[in-house]
Amino acid sequence: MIKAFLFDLDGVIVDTAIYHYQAWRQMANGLGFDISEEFNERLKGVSRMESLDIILAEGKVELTDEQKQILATEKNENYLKLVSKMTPADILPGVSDFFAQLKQTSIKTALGSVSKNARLILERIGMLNDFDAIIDGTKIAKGKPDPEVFLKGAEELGVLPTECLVFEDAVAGIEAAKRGGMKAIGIGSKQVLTQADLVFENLSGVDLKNLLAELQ
Ligand code: B16
Ligand code: MG
Repeated sequence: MIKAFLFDLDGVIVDTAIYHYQAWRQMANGLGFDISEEFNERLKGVSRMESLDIILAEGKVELTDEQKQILATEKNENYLKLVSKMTPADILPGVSDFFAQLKQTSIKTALGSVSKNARLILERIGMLNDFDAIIDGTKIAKGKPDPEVFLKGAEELGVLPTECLVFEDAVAGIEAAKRGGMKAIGIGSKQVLTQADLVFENLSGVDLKNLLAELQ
C-alpha cells in the first residue's frame, strides 16, 4: 500500500532546469565553448559538482579542484540571481491541484531533490510548508541515480521504501527510485522515462484516486 509520495523538485514542481542551463552556459562560454539545450538534459538530477565535471569534459577543459570550486560558486551565484525572481506563478501545471487532492488523504509527502537550493526555491514559490519532510542536497552525500535521497525521505517519513511513490522527470531520478525499491511516476516523455511505472506529461488533470487504483 502506498503511504507516501516523494517529489523531485526541478522538472516536477518547477522548471529550474532552464536557469541551471543559462548559468552553466554562461560559465562554459567564459571558458571558450558552448553547451546545447540537448546536452543540458544530461545534467538533470545530477549534483552541482558532478554537473561541472560533465561540462568540463565536454569542453575538454582540465582544472584543479580549487579552480572548480571557484567556478561552481560563481555559477551558483548567477543561478541564484535567476531563481530569486521566481514566484508561485512558476509552479508547473497541475501541481497545486494535485497537492490539494493529497491534503484530503493521509498520504505523507517529502521533497527528494539533490539541489542545495531547494528550500530557497520552495520558499519563493510558497510551497515550503507543503511537505512533511524535505530532503535536499545539504542532507545527502550521493546524487541520483544513487537512491540515498529517496531512502532518506522514506526514513524521515517513517515509511518503508515499498510504500513510497516517487515523482521524477529525470532518467537518473527514476533509476534512483527503482534502486531504492520504490514505484516511480515519470513526468515527461514515455520514450525517455522507460523505467517508470507510469508516465504523465505533467500533473495536470491527474486524478489521485485513479492513480492509486492503477498502481494496485
Ligand atoms: P544545485 P532535482 C537538481 O535538482 C537539478 O536537476 C540538477 O540539474 C542540479 O545540478 C542539481 O539539482 C543541483 O542543484 O546546484 O542547486 O545544488 O532535479 O534533484 O530537484
Ligand atoms: Mg528533476
